[in-house]
Amino acid sequence: MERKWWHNKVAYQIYPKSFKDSNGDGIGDIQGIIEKLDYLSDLGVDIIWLSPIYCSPLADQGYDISDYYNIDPRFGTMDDLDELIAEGKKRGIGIVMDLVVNHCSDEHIWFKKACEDPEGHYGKFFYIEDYKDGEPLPCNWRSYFGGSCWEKLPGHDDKIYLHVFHKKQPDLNWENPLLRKEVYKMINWWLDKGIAGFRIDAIINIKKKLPFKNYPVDRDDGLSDIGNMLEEATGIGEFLTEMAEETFRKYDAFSVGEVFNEKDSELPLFIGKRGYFSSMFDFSTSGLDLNDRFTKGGITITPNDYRDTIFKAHKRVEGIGYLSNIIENHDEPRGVSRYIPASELSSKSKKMLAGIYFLLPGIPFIYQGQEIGMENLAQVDSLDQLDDCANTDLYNTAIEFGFTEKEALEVLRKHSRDNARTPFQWTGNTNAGFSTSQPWLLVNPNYKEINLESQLSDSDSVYSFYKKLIALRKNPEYEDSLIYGSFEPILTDVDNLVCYYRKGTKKIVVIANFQNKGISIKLDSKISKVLLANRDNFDYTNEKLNLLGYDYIVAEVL
Ligand code: ISL
Ligand code: CA
Repeated sequence: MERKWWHNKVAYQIYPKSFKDSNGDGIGDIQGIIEKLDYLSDLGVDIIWLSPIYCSPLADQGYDISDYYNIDPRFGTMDDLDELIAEGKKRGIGIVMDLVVNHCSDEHIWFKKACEDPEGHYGKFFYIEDYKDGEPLPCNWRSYFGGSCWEKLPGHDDKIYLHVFHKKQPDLNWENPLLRKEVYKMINWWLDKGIAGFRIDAIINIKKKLPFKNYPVDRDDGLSDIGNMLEEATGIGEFLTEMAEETFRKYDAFSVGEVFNEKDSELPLFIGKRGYFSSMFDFSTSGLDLNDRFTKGGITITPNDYRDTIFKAHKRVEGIGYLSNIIENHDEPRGVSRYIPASELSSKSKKMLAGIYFLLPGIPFIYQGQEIGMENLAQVDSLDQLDDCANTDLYNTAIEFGFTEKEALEVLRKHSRDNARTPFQWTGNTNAGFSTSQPWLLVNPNYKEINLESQLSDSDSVYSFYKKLIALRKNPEYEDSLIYGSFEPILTDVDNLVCYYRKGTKKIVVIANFQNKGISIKLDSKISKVLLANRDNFDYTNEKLNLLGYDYIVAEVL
C-alpha cells in the first residue's frame, strides 16, 4: 500500500464547547485549546479534529453553520484560529476542521435569500417544494432528531423545505452544480489557510433518492427511517469523486468521512488508493446497541460481540485502506461505560479497552477526556438537566415504546450524546478546572475522582497508559509492524479474549482478557519481550500464560 503522511498519526477530537474555557463565560473556546496545546503535544497527538467552531446559532452545537468563513464569537476570532493553526504547526500538530455540508443553518445567508426568493439562485441551493395544507407531504422520511423532515418555508405558507436533521438545518441540494462549486470554494479557502484536512460530517446523506416518495412506515409516528431511502440512493460517488478532485487531492489533505451503511463493494471507492477519502470511521461497535436502545432493560454488548465486530470490520478493509478507530465521539456515550460493565469499571479495565482499539490497523482517534477515562453520567433526573437537541426525541421515543418516565430517563442516561459532551475534567477544583464560572453543561459529578491533575504525574494512571500506547505506536522500531504490519486475529474461540498479531519486520502480539475472571491461554509463539502491560510482574516465561481479569499485554514474539 502506498505510504501516506497520515498513516502513522494519532488524532485527537476536541469538542470546543467543552474543552477549556479561557475567558470565564462557561463556554470552551479557541484560546482554551491554545492553552492546552503543550498538553496535547506532550501526550503525543499529531492531528486535532475540531468539532465546528464556525458561526452558528448552536441549535445542534455548531453542526448548524450560518457562516462557513467566520468563527463564532463564543469560540473566539479568526485571529485565534490562525494562532491555533500556527501554534499547532510549531508542535507538529495539524488541525482538521469539521466539514458540515449536508446542510447549513436556517440562519445562513443562502437560506435567508432562498426564503426571499424560493425560485431564485439560492432557492435552488435547497430542497423547496410547493405544499398546500391538508395535502400529503412529498415523502414520509423521519428526521434524525424526530418528526417529519419537512417544515414550512418561513414567509411562505405554500412552500416547505427538507431537513433530514433539525429543522434549523436545511439540507443543501447537491444536485445543483452551483451549490457544489460554492462548497469546493469554501473547502479550498480553508485548505489554503494551512489546515491539515477535514472530518466530513454526515456525508452519506447528500445523495437523496429522487423523486421524493414514501417508504414503509416503521413506527407509530407514521414515518420511515431515512436509512430506508439511503439504501436506494445511488450515485453519491459522482459527488464525492468531484469533491476529492476539486479539493482534498490538490492539497494531499487528510480527509476522514463519517460514513455509514456502505456496501462491501463500495469500500475501495471510499477509502481505496484513489478513494473519496483518506479514511473513514469504524462505527461497527457503535451500531451494536443502537437498535436496542428502546428494548426494556437495554442490552449488554458482550466482549465476544465487541471482538468479533472489530475483527470483522478490519478484515473487511484489509488490503483496501485504513479505518479511523474510535471508542467514542461527541455523538456517543463514553466507550468505557458502554463496553465495560459498570461494576467492573476501573483504571485497569479502561486501559485494556484503550489497548485493544489503539493497536488495530488504522488511525486511532482519541476523543477528549477519553485519555483520563471519563465516564457516562451516573444519573439523569430530568430532561432539563441536559442540553442536546436529540434528547427530546430519545426520551419521547422511549415513552412511545412503553417506557415509564423513569425508564426513559435511564435511556437518556445511557445513550444521550451529552454523556460525551460534559466539560473536560482538568482538576478536582470548582467546575473541574474547565471554567471559572458555571459551565454551559453540567460537569460530571465524578470529577473529584476522575481528573487530569491527579493522573498527570501518576505513572499508573489511565492518562499515562495512553501516553505509553501512543509512544509505542510511534516508536520507529515497531512502525513497520504496528502501522503497516498484517493483522491476524488469533484464539477467537476463547470466550472474552481479544487477541491478535501485528506482523511486520517484528511480530507483535496484543492480548486482552476482556472479563473480570482469570484464564490461561497458549500462544503458538513465544513472547520475547513485553512492550506494555496494565499490570506488573507478568510472567511470560511459561508456555501457558496465566491472565488475570482485564489483563492487557503487548509483546514481541519470536
Ligand atoms: O447522533 C446521532 C443521532 O442522535 C447520529 O445519527 C448522528 O446524527 C449522525 O451520526 C450524524 O452526525 C453528525 O451530523 C449531525 C450532528 O448532529 C452530529 O453531531 C454529527 O456528528 C448533524 O450535523
Ligand atoms: Ca469562553
